[in-house]
Amino acid sequence: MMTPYPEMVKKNRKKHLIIKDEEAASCPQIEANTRTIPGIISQRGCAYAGCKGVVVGPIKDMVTITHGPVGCGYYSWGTRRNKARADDTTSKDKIYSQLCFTTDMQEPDIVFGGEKKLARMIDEVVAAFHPRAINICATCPVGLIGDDLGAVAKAAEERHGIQVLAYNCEGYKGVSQSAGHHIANNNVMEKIVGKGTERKPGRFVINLLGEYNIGGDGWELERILKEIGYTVNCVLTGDSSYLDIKNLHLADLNLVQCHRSINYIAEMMEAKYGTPWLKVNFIGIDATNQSLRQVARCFGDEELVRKTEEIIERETARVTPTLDQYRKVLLGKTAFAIVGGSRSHHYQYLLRDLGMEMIIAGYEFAHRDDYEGRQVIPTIKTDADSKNIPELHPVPDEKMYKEAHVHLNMSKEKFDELNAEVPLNYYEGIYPNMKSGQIIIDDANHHEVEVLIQTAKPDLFLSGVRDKYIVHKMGVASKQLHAYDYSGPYAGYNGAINFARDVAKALTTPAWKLITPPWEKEKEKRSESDA
Ligand code: CFM
Repeated sequence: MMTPYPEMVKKNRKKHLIIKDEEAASCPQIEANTRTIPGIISQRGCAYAGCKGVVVGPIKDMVTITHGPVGCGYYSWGTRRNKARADDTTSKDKIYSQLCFTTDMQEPDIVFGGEKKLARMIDEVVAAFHPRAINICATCPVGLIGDDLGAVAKAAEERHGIQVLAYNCEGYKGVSQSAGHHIANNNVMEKIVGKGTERKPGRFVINLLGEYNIGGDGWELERILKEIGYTVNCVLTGDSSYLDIKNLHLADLNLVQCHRSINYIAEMMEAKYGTPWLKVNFIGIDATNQSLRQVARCFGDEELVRKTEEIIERETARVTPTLDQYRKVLLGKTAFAIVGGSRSHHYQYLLRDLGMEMIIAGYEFAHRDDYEGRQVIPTIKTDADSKNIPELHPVPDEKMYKEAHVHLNMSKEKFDELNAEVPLNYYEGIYPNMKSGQIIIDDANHHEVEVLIQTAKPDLFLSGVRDKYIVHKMGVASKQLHAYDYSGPYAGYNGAINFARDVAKALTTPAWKLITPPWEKEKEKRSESDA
């Protein structure tokens, strides 16, 4: 795979690849969250995509304005399938996540500045849509010409009496969309969280952080959590509202599904409010069951534990016969996953439920802690690119800070016992879950993916949007894990059935027999010319 590279590239790319060795004492160091080598096209997005497209865009009752050329706005519109619906706190006309708002900057705006146009647009948006609050996301040219988004936002807040948040998430900030996650987390934490005063009723109030309701995943999880007896205060940011985010600090426990995109808020809430967080994974039956047991354990309530076991037993029994049918087709099959910054770990569990193995796992923009575990964070060197992103260090809130055991309504002794059993405020990364010989790759590119497919010949490729069709042309089934190819949900119990059905269909389609992979064609050509 490395052979065609010049020496310098080879040296660089080797650091982004590790092979699991179960005998080794710990995970070897991987290089991650560093610049892609110029000239190599990989699957990454930009800071604007991470801020607007991933974290703040889905907040349903806020209008999110893209300040920039129309292309940035258009391509961030509706592509991620983060679903939202009207609920008790949000009337039907206050759902904006499916709409596209952009200042459509033209040449004169680039030359003479776009601040006036942006201010005018905010006025129009307020007059026409009356949103509860507004986000403004910067694109590359905004930073280059120096439009002052903060000043425009501040003036608009005074004119309209609603919050207007400015995000300096110019596409070129950082090395990938990961920078945009951080910028968005900072602003949401500083400007929205803590503004509310209404704790939702219930004894066990939780937030589900880093769950974006792709294809309805969050709704399946809410169904289960609510039935067990939790009050789901907010799903951040899948189907979330500005009103709920203001009250984020009033929950007892934060569950973290996608560590990469939201660990900043989890950590900052721990510092400011003392709220403990628990890394969960609701992709796969065993994973879901284990996460539910750990969440129940956090509250140490007997009735909650009993109800959790009851739901686990009922739901597992309900879906197992169907999954068993699909397992007949899927048993022994192999998969690759090269996706974002968390799913390549989460889906390993669901594949194992179905008798499959993920032999190669890759992330586009994860950091070392997502591979190796959070214990490496203090050793990560900040480079020029990460210094671009402000690092906030909130101090304990005078009125609202409570120690973690107080949040969980238990004695300090009980909490220490809990902490020994359940890894609170910690993520172990992808490495421990993999098996010897399996490969982990960071920021893979098309050439590398092609060689890996030719060599390891997986039955299924869990892909991104752009590499999906290359994989098809190589005669391998692919399932796009970002928007699920219009299917889903894939989380929880019902999600496992949907995923098993889709994968079984993908692997058994006769289409693959009709395709000759390019390397086979090469062989055919060669033997023809030999003859
Ligand atoms: Fe988290 Fe995500 Fe992901 Fe992500 Fe994403 Fe996504 Fe993803 Mo696409 S927040 S890191 S930036 S789980 S949009 S919902 S699927 S790359 S693996």
